[in-house]
Amino acid sequence: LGAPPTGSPAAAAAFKPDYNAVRSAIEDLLDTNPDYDDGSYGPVLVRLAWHTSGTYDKNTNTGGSNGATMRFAPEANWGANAGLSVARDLLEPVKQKFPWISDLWTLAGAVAVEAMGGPHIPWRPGRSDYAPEQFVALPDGRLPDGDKNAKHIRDIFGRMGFNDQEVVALIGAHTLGRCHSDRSGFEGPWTNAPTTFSNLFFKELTENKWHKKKWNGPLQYEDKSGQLMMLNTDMYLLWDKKFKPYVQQYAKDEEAFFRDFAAAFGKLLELGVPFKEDAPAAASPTPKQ
Ligand code: ZEM
Repeated sequence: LGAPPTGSPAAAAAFKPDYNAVRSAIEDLLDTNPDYDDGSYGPVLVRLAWHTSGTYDKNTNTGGSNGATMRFAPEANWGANAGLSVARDLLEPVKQKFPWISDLWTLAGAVAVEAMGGPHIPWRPGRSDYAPEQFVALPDGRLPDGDKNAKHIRDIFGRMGFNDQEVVALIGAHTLGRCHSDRSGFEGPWTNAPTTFSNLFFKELTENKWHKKKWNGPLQYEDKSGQLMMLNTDMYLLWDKKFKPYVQQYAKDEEAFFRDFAAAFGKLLELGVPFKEDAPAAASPTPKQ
């Protein structure tokens, strides 16, 4: 929890962080630029929350969202994080307005999912902002590569502590947003409704037909229209015998997807965070819905 805004002990004791005010400030930012992508910063905020958390390694208990270490090199400049400066810069005025907050990126991801029509994400504060000299930089390579296979997916997400069902639910976030050739090299959205949280990613994956895209860029798949895309890793959710049943379930049952996504995304956002013992489990300052 960030320091209260004034030095006096009495003021510190009386200080109550207003997370609802921060939530509103984040929501107000989402649709401020109609020229940005599909008109919403929501998807890139979800990606920021995922990448700040997805560095976690359960074996060494290193990485994760505690510390907000993506503010610093080398993590800020990892290829996997290309383009996320857009999301970090967007949130800077919120940090200026609420200097006490040190959980901003994960909260923004949760708020964005909810604002785009998704489930309520269990979220609680407890992270700190590390100073540059306070931590050991993580090795690059902890985040997944889109051109790899099911083994890679299991290696990366298994290291964070996720099972197959959680992995499939989490990657359902690709219902949001798009790939940018100047960020990842890949190009295009997964669905025709990239600013609405839904199970459309799973419907497209199972009901549409996917072919290798013929182009000079990296391996990716496209549908007949050439407008929609899948990463190789997305295709492996369909091709892998153990992932596939969850893909089929979520394509049919949006409620199940919402429930499982909320649980898995809430878990992701908490990886490696040293919550105080008396902190309520999976509490949220605004019990919405
Ligand atoms: Zn993504 N993701 N992701 N992802 N992702 C991209 C975009 C977005 C993978 C991946 O390589 C890429 C999860 C899992 C995995 C989002 C959320 C989540 C892009 C495009 C790539 C290449 C980046 C660009 O060019 O801007 C791989 C390989 C994954 C696992 C195997 C999980 C888990 C996510 C959240 C829970 C989101 C929302 C986007 C869209 C970002 C945007 O700017 O529109």
